[in-house]
Amino acid sequence: LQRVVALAGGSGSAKLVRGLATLTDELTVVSNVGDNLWMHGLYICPDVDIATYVLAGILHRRGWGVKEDTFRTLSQLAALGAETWFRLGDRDLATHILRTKMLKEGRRLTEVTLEICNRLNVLGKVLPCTDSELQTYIKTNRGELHLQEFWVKEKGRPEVLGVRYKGSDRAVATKEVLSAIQGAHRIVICPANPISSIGPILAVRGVREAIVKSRARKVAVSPMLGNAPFSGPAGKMMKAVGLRTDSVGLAAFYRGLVNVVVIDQEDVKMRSDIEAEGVECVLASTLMKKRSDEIRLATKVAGV
Ligand code: FO1
Repeated sequence: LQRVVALAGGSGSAKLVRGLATLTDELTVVSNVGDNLWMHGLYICPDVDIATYVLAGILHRRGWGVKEDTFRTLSQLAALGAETWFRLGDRDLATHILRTKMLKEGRRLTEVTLEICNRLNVLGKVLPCTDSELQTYIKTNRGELHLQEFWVKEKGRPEVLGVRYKGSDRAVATKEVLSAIQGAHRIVICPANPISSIGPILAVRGVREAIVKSRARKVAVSPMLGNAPFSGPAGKMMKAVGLRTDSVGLAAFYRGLVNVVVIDQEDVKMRSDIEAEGVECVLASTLMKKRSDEIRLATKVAGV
């Protein structure tokens, strides 16, 4: 397997990223930035960090944050009356402190991310999809909420009425992302929420066009099983933007962008509807419980 570019969101994507990393030395992860947020004066990039930590071998089993982390700073922040609904671990905080410092020195998020990858001995590269400001806001019955407010603070409970990628009219792709896409032999869209994880990446000017133009084999892995995602709020969001909440809806969302959609074998009955969207449909066992599942699915994705 040669140069692989993986478009990734958070925890769901991390497992496939880890699988892909066992198959190629030339993996570039293009990460969502729509869920980035400022907190306690620090710039937090959850999806960039999830990809970085997984490739550094230090991602916590829950799918975010650093393994064996402690939360003593967070406890003290609580004692001081600060907001603590977003749980930042002590080791994780070191990343945010260093990143914020480097950004304040005027460096681009891309450079800062690559520097942190280097210092953590990450094999492969993690690239934020843009250096521009781009934030995902969820329109709900309780007003417009930042993605993390909707998902973490409000526990995904509000009714979803729509989604907005704030800043997408001005966000541009970086030269690093464009050159990775141009040089890729294979482009993989990881199993992730198409609306809040992959949508923001595709909303960056230049990214979608570069993928469409690329002659790489393009494979999307569905995060859906039956009528729901494996985890997270993808169903609510897909419904709000008028998509079917299954792998057929996912294929419709990626129509014109990918050659193949990999869906779970239990959804075999959806195959003809997916092919009707003009994409090839491949069946696999998409649930990744163990490391061996990640490698098995990555191998499938590398071969279709
Ligand atoms: N997810 C949660 O459900 N609760 C948290 O308190 C939380 C904290 C957190 C801290 C750092 C980080 O990198 C990720 C964190 N996440 C947390 C995950 C994050 O909200 C989502 O998984 C991604 O943003 C989804 O794209």
